[in-house]
Amino acid sequence: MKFIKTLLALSFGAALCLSAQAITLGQVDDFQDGTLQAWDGGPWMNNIPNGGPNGAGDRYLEVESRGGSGPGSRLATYNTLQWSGNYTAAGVKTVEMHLKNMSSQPIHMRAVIFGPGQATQWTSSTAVILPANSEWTRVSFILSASTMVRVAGSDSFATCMADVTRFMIRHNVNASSGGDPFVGFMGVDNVTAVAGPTVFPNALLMLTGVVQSGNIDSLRFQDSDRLIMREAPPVALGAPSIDVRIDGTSPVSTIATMRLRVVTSTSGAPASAVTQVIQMFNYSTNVFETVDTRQGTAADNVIIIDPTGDPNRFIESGTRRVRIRVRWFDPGTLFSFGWVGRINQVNWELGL
Ligand SMILES: [Ca+2]
Ligand SMILES: [Ca+2]
Repeated sequence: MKFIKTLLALSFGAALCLSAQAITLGQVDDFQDGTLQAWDGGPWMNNIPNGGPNGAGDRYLEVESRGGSGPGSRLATYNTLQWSGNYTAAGVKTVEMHLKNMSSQPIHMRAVIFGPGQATQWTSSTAVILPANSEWTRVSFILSASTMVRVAGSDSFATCMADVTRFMIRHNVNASSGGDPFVGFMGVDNVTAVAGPTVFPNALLMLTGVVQSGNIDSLRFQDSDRLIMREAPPVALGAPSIDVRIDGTSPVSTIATMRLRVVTSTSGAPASAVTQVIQMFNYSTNVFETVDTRQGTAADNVIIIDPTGDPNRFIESGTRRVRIRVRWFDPGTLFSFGWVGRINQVNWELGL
């Protein structure tokens, strides 16, 4: 009996160990532990202590390649530990990360998944191109049969996704099984396993009110950079004093889920007297749907909206545009002129 218990404990321990190493939805490699976090790909890989997307103290993975042939000739990095496993069971359909090109030539980055026995490779049909000496850029690699192409072996996409033995990103101008020799550097950080790509805002229009500071780029991340909009007289009784329309473009036309994230605040005093309304444009009915109504807050308020029903109504067919409106209403008695509404972040997290 004791023997059986020991065996059970051993096999349970082994299972725990395996699960700790396999792919998990939401996992993030941020390199803050000072290691390479089991990423490999040649002799010139380093954990750099400063200069990640968040600047000083933000560590990142630096990958260098020197051209020619053999290890380190291609600009690529791969992981066979926590980025291996059953992506289908884990619900991982996209890998997002920050990339920075520190080379004098553009880089064409593709994701690669290796299937059972590393015999088959599927790679991104379309490369993410980063210009020479780029800034840090948040990129999404969608893992699907329609966005990837098989470049080695014979296993199906589904077979590979259920048994990924190696996850790789590499510079590859035309989709191939080997990548291209390249002389240069890239930075990698915040590698994240998600259910679908994140859409960032790419256009905004003031319907009422005036931009005081910030711009569309202020909306990408929750940080100290905000779009700040000054109130204006409402166009009619009961109309908003600040009304801003924000658009993004989905990389896919069909989704399973959409989560809208908006981070707002206001200088109206008291903030709680300001009514804030968030609307999403429904392209089936061609009207804005109100999805959130609440009191304003003086400090950043993170608002997560998971709309019920079919989220595809929020994506315009053809253009794949997504559109929201954020509106602040003045009750009419409490405020001096010149109060502002602020938006720190807007994004749409899609699930495929
Ligand atoms: Ca980092
Ligand atoms: Ca921001």
